[in-house]
Parts: sequence; C-alpha cells; structure tokens
Amino acid sequence: MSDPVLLGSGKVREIYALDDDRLLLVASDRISTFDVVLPTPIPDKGRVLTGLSAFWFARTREIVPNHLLDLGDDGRSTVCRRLEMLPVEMVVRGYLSGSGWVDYQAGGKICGHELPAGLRESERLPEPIVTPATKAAEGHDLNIDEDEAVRLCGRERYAEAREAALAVYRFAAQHAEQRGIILADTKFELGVDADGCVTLADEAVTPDSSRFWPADGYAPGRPQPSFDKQFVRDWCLQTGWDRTYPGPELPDDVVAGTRARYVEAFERLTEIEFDRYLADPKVVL
Ligand code: Q0Z
Repeated sequence: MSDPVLLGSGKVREIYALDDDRLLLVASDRISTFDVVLPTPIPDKGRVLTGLSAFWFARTREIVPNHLLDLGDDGRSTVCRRLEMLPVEMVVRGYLSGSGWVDYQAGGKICGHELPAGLRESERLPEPIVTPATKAAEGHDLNIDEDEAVRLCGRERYAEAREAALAVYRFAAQHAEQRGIILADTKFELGVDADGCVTLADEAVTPDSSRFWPADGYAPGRPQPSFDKQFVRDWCLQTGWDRTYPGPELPDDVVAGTRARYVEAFERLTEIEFDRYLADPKVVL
C-alpha cells in the first residue's frame, strides 16, 4: 500500500487519495472568519468537526446513503468512498440569513423561490428551501436557480439530491432544536456512487458548513450571533482589523473561549462527552 496522495486543499482541510476507490479527508484546527484564515489555530476544532460530521452520517444513513467508511484514531480524519461529485452544492435554508437575506431584500426571491412579503432578517421560513450554488474557482459560491441546477446535474439527479438534502436538514434541524441550537442553514455536497446512487459526501452539518445559532436569545429582525465563531469575530473586529489578509493573532483567552464553544456544540448535539470522542472517535458511529 502506497502513501496517500494529496488531491486538494481547502482553507481548513486537506483531501488525499488512498486508492482508486477511497479518499481521506483531514480536518485541521485552522479557523477562518470573514473568509480569512487566521494565523492562530483552535485546538481540537478539526476533531469537533470530524466527529460531528461522522455523527450525522451515522444517524442519517437510513435516510440517505453517505460516503463515510471509517474514522481515523486521530479523530480528525475520515476515510470515505470516492464518488463522482455533482457540480452544484445544495444549500438548505430554514431561516432568512446571509446571501438569502441579501437576495430576498433585493427582489423578494432566493434562487427563484418566491417568499412571502414582509419577512425579517433571521426569520424562520414557512418551510425549508433548497438554494443550489456552483463552486466558484476561488472562494465565493454563486447562487443559481433550480432550473440551472437541473441543467447542470440532470433532472432526475437533481431531484434526488434535493430530496436527500431536505431530508437530512429536517432530521438535523429538529435534533438540534431539541438541544437548544437552531440550524439556520447548511450546505451539502453530494455525489454519485459506482451504482449510480446519489450519496451524501464531504462534511455534514458542521459549524463550518452551517449556521448554528443559540436558540436562547433568538430574535428575528437582526443578525443572530454565531454559536461557534461570534467570540472570534467580535474580538477580531474590536482590534480595528479591516477584514483583509492577514488576520490578527488570537490571544489565549479568545482561543480557549472559542474552543469551548466548539466543544459545547459537539456535546450538546451528540450527547457524547468530547473526551470520550478523543479517547475513541468511533463512539460517534
Ligand atoms: C470533496 C474538499 C477537502 C478540499 C472532492 N467522497 C468524495 N468523492 C469525491 N470527491 C470528494 C468526496 Cl468528499 C470531494 N471535496 C471537497 C474537501 C479539501 C476540498 F477536505 N472535493
């Protein structure tokens, strides 16, 4: 068996080929805010995200097949089935935020979905919507309407991916709400396996792919604080940072406070002590 071959790097993780059929995803402790990776890592952030993702894959595998094959003993690596990825990301939105709020304010629609008039920022939508996006080469995703997504994926493929994304969002949002966390929106990547089966891939319902809001204090009409990153964002901005590269180095108390928020999200959602995960990552499966 040969060494893993690096296939690609994201802002905060790497992807390797193990062989023709399997990949290794490795989540680092790097953190990005306002699209800039900060020079200071958050200890265990990659383990929290890997463990959470594996938790959701394990609990939704009967609803939607997924790529997960195994978890590494380091807690930050996932062995997964190599798929033919769909050329669109599936964002499911249950609340009005981010680019959805921007697009709604500009014309009452998000990716072609007509929404009721008079909705406020961060308001819960009448029902969750799927807003596909294409992966722009560098950085930002481009929202597209569902007709365009059908052209890119094929009608049947898109319909299957859409239903899969909605089903996993509904499961995770209900689970999270029962534990005091609002899953405002989340981005899924799906692929097709060797048998033509639409399969959930990449990471699932992590703080990096989603907006997690504390249910406590939720109030529409303004942006909501991020469950995981608000500490970091507030501290960075109060230094006078202009949101361009490079970001500021974080002091120890901001690192510790941010780590505690990630661990709290993990423990609330999984009901598993994070130290148990560190001792044996497979406890989430
Ligand atoms: C995921 C990405 C990362 C950079 C490719 N199961 C799969 N089969 C085929 N391709 C992928 C997957 Cl997950 C795949 N990405 C996103 C992940 C670093 C980019 F860790 N790219």
